Amino acid sequence: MKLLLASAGLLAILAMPGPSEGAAPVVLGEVETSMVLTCMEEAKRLVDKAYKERRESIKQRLRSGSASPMELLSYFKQPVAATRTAVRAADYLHVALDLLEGKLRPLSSGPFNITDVLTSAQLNLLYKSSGCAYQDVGVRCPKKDKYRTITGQCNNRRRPTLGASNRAFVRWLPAEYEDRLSRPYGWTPGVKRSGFPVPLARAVSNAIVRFPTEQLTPDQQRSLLFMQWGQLIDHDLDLTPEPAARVAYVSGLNCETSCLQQPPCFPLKIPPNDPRIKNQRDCIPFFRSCPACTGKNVVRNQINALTSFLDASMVYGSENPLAMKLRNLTNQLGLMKVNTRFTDKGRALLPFDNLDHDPCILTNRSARIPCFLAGDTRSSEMPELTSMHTLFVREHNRLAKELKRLNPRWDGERLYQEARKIVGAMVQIITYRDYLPLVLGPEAMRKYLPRYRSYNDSVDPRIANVFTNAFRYGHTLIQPFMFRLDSQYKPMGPNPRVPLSQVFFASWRVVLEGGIDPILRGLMATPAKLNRQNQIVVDEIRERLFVQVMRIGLDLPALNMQRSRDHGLPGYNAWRRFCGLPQPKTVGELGTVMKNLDLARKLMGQYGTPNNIDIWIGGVAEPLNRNGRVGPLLACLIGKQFRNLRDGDRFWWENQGVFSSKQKQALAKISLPRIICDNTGITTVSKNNIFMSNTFPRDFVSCRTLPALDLSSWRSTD
Ligand code: XRV
Ligand code: BMA
Repeated sequence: MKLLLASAGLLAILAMPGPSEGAAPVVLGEVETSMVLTCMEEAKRLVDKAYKERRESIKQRLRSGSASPMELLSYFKQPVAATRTAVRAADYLHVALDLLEGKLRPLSSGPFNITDVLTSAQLNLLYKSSGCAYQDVGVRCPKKDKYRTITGQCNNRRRPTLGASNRAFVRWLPAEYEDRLSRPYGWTPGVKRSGFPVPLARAVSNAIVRFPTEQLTPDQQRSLLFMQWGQLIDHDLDLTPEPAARVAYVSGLNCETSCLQQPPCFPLKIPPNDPRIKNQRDCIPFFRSCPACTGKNVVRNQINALTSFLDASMVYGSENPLAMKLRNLTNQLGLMKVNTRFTDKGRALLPFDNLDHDPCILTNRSARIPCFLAGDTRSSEMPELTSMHTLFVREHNRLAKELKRLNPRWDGERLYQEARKIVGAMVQIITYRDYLPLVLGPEAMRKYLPRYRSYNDSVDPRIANVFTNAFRYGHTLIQPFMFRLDSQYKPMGPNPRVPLSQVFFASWRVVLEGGIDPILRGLMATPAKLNRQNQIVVDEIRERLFVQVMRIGLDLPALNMQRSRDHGLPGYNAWRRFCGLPQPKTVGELGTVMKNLDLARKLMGQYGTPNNIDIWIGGVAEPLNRNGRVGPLLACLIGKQFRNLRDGDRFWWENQGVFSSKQKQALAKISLPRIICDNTGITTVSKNNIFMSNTFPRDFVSCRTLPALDLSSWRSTD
């Protein structure tokens, strides 16, 4: 039996049912190349049109003053520069594949796979004509290099793009999509995952994450700075761009205001009896992460806009044009640009971003303070994060000035690069010496991060797709307030405790409400939230995330779970297997793993099987390792990632030839409290381990007792 197809361009042949498929015959087609090209042309037209319309409609509404806060927000969250090029090529490729699929699907019975019907030459053609291929053109690396590149390129000389910005994540396990290629689980109603219905992410959040804020347990052994360091270094490691054109391509629908589920929108549906959102036809907006150019493997993957290396890229940027924009190039002092309109009692603030219209302004229209400009675009997301960015820009400038004193003949480039190199080493030291042991606990630390030996160019330094979700464990540490303390470590009037929902994007609170010192004191002298199995994440970020700048408060835990589906991440048991951990099959076994039968029952009630538990909730629900703040599964995923980032980094601070042994000895003595002493008006700081100390005055020491970095071994001999 041969299928006759009306559509020109398609020659179909009938194939035997695949071995794993059911009784329905699978139609494999042979597609004419002209149709492939037509779809690519159409895809480019649609994508370009959507990008253009988006830009113009917002520009016009900005001019007329009728743009919603949310539109402003999305406008500025669009990928920039090199990210945009990478994203558009991938958009072309994926929209073309969608169009091809749309044309072929009505002609086929049963499930089919678009890539099976295209020849290898046709896939190549799509790859080239989208612009994806252009990203692979040979990278030449210099024979000798003293400093990291800004993009991370050439860190690995054998594979120069490993760890470079605007490249796809590495997958440690194959992706799992509803259609095997691109569509996330939870997309099509009724489609099951390993035999069970997929629960709404918001329903899981309501049932398992929600708790009354009054019950919050402070963590006696961790400071809020422990939480803040996690977010800071997360923003050194990964950023997944969202669509440049936030309009559904084919329908032209605006998915910020509509709850229709059409690519690239994947709005979170509201379960019945939701504690906050009573209108079940409403939704929590969600934009699928941009697809990456994936070569001939067309299973959807996502892009890391940042260098994977722990290299202080949140200070310096991951793209050259941004890196240059962040530098003060008016003199030869090697400095980073700072704010020219405001200071923090004489100390530097981050420069403002020079956007015409800016979401930070929306958090206080009379203050008119824009978002800050930093190496990562998220620096204004909360003032505590801004304070950390500010601290390291000040430290860079302090180091550059000191180095200039020691080496008057160094030019601006040398001073910039040497200061940047020291700041990068500081971030590595604080992370591996002080932070990670308190995340993983001593046993997991020994297992996943044994003593450093040397650089290994066969270690893959890329960020794993799953890590971008797993490292959000830090959301369990967040307190519902921003705390500010005066120089006596007393609550600072008039707003010593601002609800977190009132500080997102509130750059004005840094500029006009007392600068970074009160915020840093608050981070040092307040305990973190403790993650307990019945107190997972506070409602400030589960009900009111970004409420000042969005039409509806977002639910961060629910977004995490939706995001893992968007990224095609396998479920709990697949990752348990990957990590060599037992895989619970029944409620009893899950109860044993969780050491909590009640929690196991709730999880089974949502998912039906432990296989399907989304990685974020499965990870943060596990009992914590001894003296750690994650359980065995997250310790494995986080530990493996940080091992790769250390052993696969040619510029790791301890690697041969990066620093002299004298310099290494000096660097080994740096500490975050001393960096705070050196760059703020704070004279009393928590003692090491700064991530454990959280009580004033018990855990505090005078800055005078802390050794300053001895830069004498940076005096140049050449
Ligand atoms: C701007 C920053 C939006 C518009 F003009 C500047 C932003 N922005 N910043 C953070 C959006 C976010 C949301 C966000 C995305 C995160 N916040 N904290 N970590 C985050 N990771 C994201 N991928
Ligand atoms: C307003 C208020 C005031 C603040 C002022 C700064 O919106 O929030 O508390 O002092 O901004 O301009």
